[in-house]
Amino acid sequence: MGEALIVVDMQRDFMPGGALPVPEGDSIIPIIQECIKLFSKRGALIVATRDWHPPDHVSFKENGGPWPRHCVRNTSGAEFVVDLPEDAVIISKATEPDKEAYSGFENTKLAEVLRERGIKKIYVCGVATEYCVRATAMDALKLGFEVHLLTDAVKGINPEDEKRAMAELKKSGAVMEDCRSLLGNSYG
Ligand code: VGL
Ligand code: ZN
Repeated sequence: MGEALIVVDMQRDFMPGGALPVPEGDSIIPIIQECIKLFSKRGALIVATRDWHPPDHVSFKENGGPWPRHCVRNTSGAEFVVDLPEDAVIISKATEPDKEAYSGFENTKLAEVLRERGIKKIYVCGVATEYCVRATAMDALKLGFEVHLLTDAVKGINPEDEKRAMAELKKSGAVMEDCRSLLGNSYG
């Protein structure tokens, strides 16, 4: 039925103990795992984006950027912390040394992949709400996709910024939805 679940940047470095931790980022792992199961069963495409930086990336402090070094490609910090089905599509972003990319659509094949499969409706979850989740969902809206934000399966770095990002997304046309309702009584 033309839908996709987009799991944004659920990687070790964004979890507590990682290089750029999202506070309590790990608390959404179980619900995302359940969502992956549910959407797979529904025949949805599962997409996982990942921050996949070269070691000399411009977003790192040592190169003048705002962030500590994180999610360097092929390192343990860049590994996924959720289990993905074999047929999941993995989208690597911010792979060029001199370009930041918060959105999963920026310089990737994501829009093409979704269009090829006739997908019109996407559900977004993951981290961080006010950075990569926000940018990915905003781009999806601009590209004409129907966007649902899974509000209980995202986590932000800063609560105020997260709130603002969610309000902006809602105003821009995203549907606010919680996984718990989608999952029904089977999930506590
Ligand atoms: C992200 C900061 C730097 C994110 C990525 O995934 O939200 N945030 N790189
Ligand atoms: Zn990054």
